Amino acid sequence: MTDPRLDDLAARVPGLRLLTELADLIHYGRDWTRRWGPAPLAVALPDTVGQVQAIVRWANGCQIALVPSGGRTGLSGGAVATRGELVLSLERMNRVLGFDATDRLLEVEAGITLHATHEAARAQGLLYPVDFGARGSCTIGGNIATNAGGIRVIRYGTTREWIAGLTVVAGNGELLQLNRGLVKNSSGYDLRQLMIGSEGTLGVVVGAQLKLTDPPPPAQTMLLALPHMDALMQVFALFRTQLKLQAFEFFTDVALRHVLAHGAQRAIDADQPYYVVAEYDAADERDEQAALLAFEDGVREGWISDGVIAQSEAQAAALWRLREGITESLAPRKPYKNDIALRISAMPAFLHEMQELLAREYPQMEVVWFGHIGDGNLHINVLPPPEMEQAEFVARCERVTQLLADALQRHGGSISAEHGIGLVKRAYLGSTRSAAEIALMRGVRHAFDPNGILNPGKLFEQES
Ligand code: 2HG
Ligand code: ZN
Repeated sequence: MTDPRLDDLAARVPGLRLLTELADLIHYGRDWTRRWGPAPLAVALPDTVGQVQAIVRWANGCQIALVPSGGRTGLSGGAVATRGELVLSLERMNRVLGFDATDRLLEVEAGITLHATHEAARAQGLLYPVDFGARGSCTIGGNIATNAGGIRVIRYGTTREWIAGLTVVAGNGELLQLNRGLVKNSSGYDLRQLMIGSEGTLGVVVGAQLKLTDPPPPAQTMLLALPHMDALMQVFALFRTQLKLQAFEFFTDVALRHVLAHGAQRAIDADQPYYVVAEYDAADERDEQAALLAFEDGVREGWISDGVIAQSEAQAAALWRLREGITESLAPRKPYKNDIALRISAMPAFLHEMQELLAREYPQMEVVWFGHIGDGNLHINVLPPPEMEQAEFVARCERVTQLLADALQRHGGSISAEHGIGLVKRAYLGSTRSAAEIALMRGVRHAFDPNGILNPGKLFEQES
């Protein structure tokens, strides 16, 4: 070790794995945003809760900032380390610690991937229902840090609903066991819920007790082509009343062009501006009949132009790829991303206002919309024109984001639905949270992390 602070850390935490090679600093110092140059001091890979506590105490002693790190698939810069921080990666703490069949609780370490969590639940004949495209790399700890949502929120809610207990190392190094798997616990503040969505600014989540549920009945997947924007919410209202929806996702023709160019198979001949992937319970013929009737009603109303129903698991996967492959297909273009939320009832009016705003403000840019429209959550990805400098592009998008934030404030929405605030959206936090709320949030942070060593600068601007 060359840095004496790291020698000190190594001496205080015997057996701690520390990485300082440039390639590792780059790998662990960035997330999927790719906007900031990674420059951490080093990367620590603890293997036990005791090691995490010792690292946090060391960081308090020498005032080194820590960046808790999961799979770094985040899109808001919540896990980037750009200023000599120590990255605290939970990747070695990825074990399943136990399963209780009576409580239906799966106990895991925070570094387990979402995919491995699904597999562990499946091995018990049960389901951990939070799911989204980054499942192979993202970790439960990261999901908790951002209250991750994904493609089945419409049926199951967000990560928040599925956490029965958390083991956390607070910013002062104390170990907290929050809620301990209880179903009911009316004993004051629910610190577990406070931790969920706190983006690593209150404590390091080291373990979780996850609720599992029954696997869903067999499902069918339908791809729909829609002739106009209003049809999105009209078809949603129709399907929601007539079917038992598991997912209702949308994307535009622009998104479709990108996934097809990226290798996905064309699944429908229609050439329409909007598409929906709907998944619903199809346990028997009656359910399947109901889906056909809903589809026909939508066609009769002029809201649906065309559709296909997957006839096999492989076909269903191909339909899902059209939706889930969008982020990856756009990644090489380094898009600027918005991730916004509205009440479903506010969506029809907002969609029109937003369409106008984006057309006016981004005249020469390609704008790709998609997302979890059934949850009131839209993803907007703006692609830079080839000749435009990254800095100029981001500055332009930030100006438009301010306009979007103002519109969201008027409509009672949120600047982040599921990706978190991180670095990317902290300037707009005030459009979603009142000054009084932000002051309380800062106070909470101070109570958990008095020296401000946990992920400083994320979620809100750092206090000077
Ligand atoms: C999704 O829903 C993810 O696919 C990523 O939340 C969204 O890339 C995005 O903007
Ligand atoms: Zn999403």
